[in-house]
Amino acid sequence: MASKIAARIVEAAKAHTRRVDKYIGYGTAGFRTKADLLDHVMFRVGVVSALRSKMVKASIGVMITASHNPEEDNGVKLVDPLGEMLEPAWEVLATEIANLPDDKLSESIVSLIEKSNIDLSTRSSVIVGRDTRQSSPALCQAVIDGIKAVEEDSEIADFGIISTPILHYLVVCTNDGGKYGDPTVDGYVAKLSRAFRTLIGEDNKRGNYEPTLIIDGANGVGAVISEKLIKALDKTLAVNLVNVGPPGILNHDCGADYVKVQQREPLNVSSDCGARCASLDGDADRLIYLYFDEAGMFHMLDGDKIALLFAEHFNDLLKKSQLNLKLGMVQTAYANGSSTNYATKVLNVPVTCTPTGVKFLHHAAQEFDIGVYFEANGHGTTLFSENAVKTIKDAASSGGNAAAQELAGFLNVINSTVGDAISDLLGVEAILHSKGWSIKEWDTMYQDLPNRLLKVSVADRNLVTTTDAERRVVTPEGLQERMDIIVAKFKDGRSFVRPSGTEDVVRVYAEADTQEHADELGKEVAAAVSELCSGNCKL
Ligand code: NG1
Ligand code: ZN
Repeated sequence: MASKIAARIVEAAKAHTRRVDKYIGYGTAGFRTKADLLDHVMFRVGVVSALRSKMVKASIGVMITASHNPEEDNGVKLVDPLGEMLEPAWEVLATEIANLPDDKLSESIVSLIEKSNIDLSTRSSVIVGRDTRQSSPALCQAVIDGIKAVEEDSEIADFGIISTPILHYLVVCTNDGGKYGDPTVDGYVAKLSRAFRTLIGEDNKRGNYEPTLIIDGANGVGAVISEKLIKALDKTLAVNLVNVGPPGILNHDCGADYVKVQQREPLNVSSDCGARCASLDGDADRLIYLYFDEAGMFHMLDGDKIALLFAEHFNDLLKKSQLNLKLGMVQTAYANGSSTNYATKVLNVPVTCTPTGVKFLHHAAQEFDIGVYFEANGHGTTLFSENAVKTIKDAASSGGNAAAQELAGFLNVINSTVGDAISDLLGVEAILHSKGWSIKEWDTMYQDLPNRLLKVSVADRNLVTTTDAERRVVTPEGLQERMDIIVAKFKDGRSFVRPSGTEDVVRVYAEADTQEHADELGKEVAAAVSELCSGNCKL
């Protein structure tokens, strides 16, 4: 049976031959590179997804996107049945299969089926989604060809253009029989908007909170979903949606990554607008807020500020509701030092630091009853343990506990399956409303330490290896010692380097007391990386 399926796959693979021998790895966010190198990878990912579905006897998700990368890139990642990222052992298998020469495909598939004890009689079930890139429909077809090569009669739910978090949501709802929500895009929009409207109640204006918001859709799928959401919110929140797609170019001079990295406003958001703006990234799983103050100064509120807003509010609600639940936060080394200080010293909330990549953060957040995790780039969510959900719901339903009722409202606004810009945005708005805060009041919770993120192109980025949640370098030898000497020269100095999982570069992070010092520190560390890895620095 295994060899029969392998033969079918080899036959179908003739329409998706491997025309490039560039090695493509399964990085922080799946396979990601130039779109024209990906046809054979997509076909093979389709094959892997169908086999994984048979093995786990549940629906698997496949998302075609390159998130915040430029339009000419694309990528693909697999989502496991509970909505989590693909199991690491299968990342290795997927990478092996994606990179095999065509003539080695058959034996590798047979060996995978036999070694993993895959029950071939189980029907494959795969949920597929894609972002708005021009290359996505053809690459999606390649995935579907791969799924059908395993089993012509596979159950394929092709949802077309959806955000990455909606794909995760659909996988969860499909596998739990609709308990988490209705497994449709409309079901997702209805669940979130209903919960938001319940939280806001009758009066959408409170204190210094104004129910008006600009959303920067990054010219991607976030704009498509925002339009649906705006309708469903029915003026509870008045949204001015900009960067809605062609002729605007995906992620070009707009979107969450642009705002975070360039530390400036996106296209079509003017510097004198004085309003709150929420920037989404190309697949709507990252969120960054920004505004201009009275003096016309730009201010950015990144994933750390969002995390702290959630943590502070939930901490507050837990105290008021007198529920005994353990709240914690998870960050990566990219988190601004001030945010970690605020969490641990002011809020008394414990913070775990993990390596980059949401799978690590998500996993660590499961250790708490309420686990708030965010990457500084705006990707994150809040997880509630089973115990937390039950405790909150029980307290809310017994009546008289307003704080517990508010917490119960957040259970439905938050998409706990994965970081979700749209759901996080509604969460932020609901908290600001609850506190009666302007964005400026939120911004002044704590002051970010000036920082700089740089990239260094090197011959082989994997020369750099790290330890201690990426905060210290192991190789190349001598680099950490050099960095220690450089960092010691700067007040409040902190710097670390790591190989990117999505780009062919080594990333350098630097933080210090002034912007000038952070820039200087970053440059000196980048020069040291470049020298010890024989590369060239670039911003
Ligand atoms: P890499 O390229 O591994 O740094 C980037 C982000 C990650 C994560 C992934 C997936 C930074 C510094 N890194 O990974 O946090 O979001 O992309 O999109 O923001
Ligand atoms: Zn993204």
